[in-house]
Amino acid sequence: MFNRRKFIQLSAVGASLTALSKSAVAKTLISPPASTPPIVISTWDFGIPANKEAWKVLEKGGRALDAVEAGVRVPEADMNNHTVGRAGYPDRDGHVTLDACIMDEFGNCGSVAAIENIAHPISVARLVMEKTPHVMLVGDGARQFALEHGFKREKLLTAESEKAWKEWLKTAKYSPVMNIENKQHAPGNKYNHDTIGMLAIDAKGNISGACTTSGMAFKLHGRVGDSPIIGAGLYVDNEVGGATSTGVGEEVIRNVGSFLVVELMRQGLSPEDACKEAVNRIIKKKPETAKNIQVGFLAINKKGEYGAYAIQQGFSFAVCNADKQDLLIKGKSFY
Ligand code: SD4
Repeated sequence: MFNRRKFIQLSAVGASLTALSKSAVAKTLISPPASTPPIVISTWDFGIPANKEAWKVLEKGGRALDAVEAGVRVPEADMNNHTVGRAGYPDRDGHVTLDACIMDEFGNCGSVAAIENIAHPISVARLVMEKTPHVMLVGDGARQFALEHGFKREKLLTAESEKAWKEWLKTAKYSPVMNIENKQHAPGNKYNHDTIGMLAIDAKGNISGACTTSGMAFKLHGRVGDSPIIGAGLYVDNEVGGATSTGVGEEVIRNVGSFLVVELMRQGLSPEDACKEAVNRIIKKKPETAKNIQVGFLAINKKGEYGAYAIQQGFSFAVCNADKQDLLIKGKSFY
């Protein structure tokens, strides 16, 4: 049976390719940027210093998993970063609750959600992966686990974050606003960003990823976004590639975004096209909502080709490999 049906399908593809003009074919076949591993990519401009830290591990022949953990700890520690880690904006009750997850080349993964008083949720997520039979710990249990493993209990609400929260309380009527980051800072503005998602391929060709955030500013207490959810905020399949997301987590969860991107790459789509299709699904399901929110996906495949796509303008991602250390690329977008 090769079959007649298969032959007809292939002939049809051949015929339609012939029908395309030469320039159209050339356009279709342009490959995405490829890079010999090691390579690390991450979301937004704060990905540049994060990639630098990850690169220190990769250039010595270290493991991608160690690289992504070290990398995303940089914005987690940054006192000027109010969307990731210790200086993140609080929820509407004034609690700083952090979300993070990590995934390695074997498909192992670990995650913490709504963890309080711990500055580096990504490292707790890694310990959940390595020291427990579980994948995800939340809230008090996640903090208890972190404290038992020697993490320091810290007050995370900074004076600046507290001031911003109190300002918000004056007018917000105690009601969370989706994508408030976008409302305060218009799409395209350099402050219009939130989560760091990082993907790395090490010298052995193995892929790992990490994702960490303080989530939506002034959210309901207990709200968890996409970032700590394997398949939503992050997914890695060492045979295919990895993907991560940033923006309104609710829409990413609804579409299991990062898993979708990896599966689309498995079917042969380039990283950018896979990200674009995932963005299009969100827009197709909720076109009116999509007009006012940001979601961006970033992906890399096993060959080291990378790409991104977002709903709104303003999304950027950072790339670091042996050739280029501080590359910031403007992501394409629907709007
Ligand atoms: C989340 N993707 O928690 C993260 C970041 C964010 O508004 O806060 N977006 O949904």
